[in-house]
Amino acid sequence: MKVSGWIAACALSAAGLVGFSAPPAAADITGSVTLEGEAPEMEELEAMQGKPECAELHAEPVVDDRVIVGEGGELVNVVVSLKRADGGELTGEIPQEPAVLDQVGCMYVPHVVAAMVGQQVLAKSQDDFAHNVHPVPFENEEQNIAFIGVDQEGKELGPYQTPEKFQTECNVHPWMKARICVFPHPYFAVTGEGGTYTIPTAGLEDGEYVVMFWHEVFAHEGDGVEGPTITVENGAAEVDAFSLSAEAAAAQADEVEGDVQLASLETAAPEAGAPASKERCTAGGECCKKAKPAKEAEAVEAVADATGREE
Ligand SMILES: [Cu+2]
Repeated sequence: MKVSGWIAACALSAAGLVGFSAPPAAADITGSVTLEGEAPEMEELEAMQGKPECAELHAEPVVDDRVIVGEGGELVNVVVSLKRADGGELTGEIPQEPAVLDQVGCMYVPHVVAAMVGQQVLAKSQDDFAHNVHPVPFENEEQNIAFIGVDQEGKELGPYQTPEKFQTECNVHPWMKARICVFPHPYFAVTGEGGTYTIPTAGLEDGEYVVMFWHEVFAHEGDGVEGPTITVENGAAEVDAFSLSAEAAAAQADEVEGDVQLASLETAAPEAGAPASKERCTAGGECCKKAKPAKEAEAVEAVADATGREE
């Protein structure tokens, strides 16, 4: 699949925003992730045409950014994290740098943000019109933050208290969705352009760890697919290049009736009278739980509150 210039630029920018573009320190853990098999063709975000303030910022049609794959299968927005091989609890110091979710041309950049419990998370905007950032966590506190224009300093999301993965959305521009992944430790990274990642290892004890690979579409149960077990010594370890399988994800989705369909990448809401979401949502994982209703009116209200006037 061809990666559009816009998406590639976003991915690059995303890597920069979350601080993974700096050359890795000698002792960090680095690696790369590819997608094995055929990537689904991502659809154009046609709804954007209904919002001229967004559409006019793009020379070319913008496509759904849930799957970004390079020419060689390089998979962007994979959350790579460590867990202790002995099953013990992994902790560490809260990163000093905030995690950042930006709004650029009515798209979230990056599409996936990872943060540690207690870490500062900022939402910014480069767009000179209204957005709202509406995270819908299951365990952490729900927020609905209005933006009325460009905001380079950012407004605070969280800090989150409970590890989980959830969606954030904009109720003014319904295609705007991002994922926020909260960890109880600082040993995680998100793949950028080229499918590469760098996990900072300051404070990481020597020992055996399992590398986990999570992706919104291809590996979205818990912390994702289990990768290799590695031996960390002085903060460094060798990790082989890793592949996630497009076919395995599709097969898993097929097993669950009415659930995630990779062709359209739609997440179906449970039907009335359907069993509790847990069984139905095997393929969708935590993020498949029924999202809270998103109403444009709520967003307009939030914006009105922020500006102190009726919209
Ligand atoms: Cu918006």
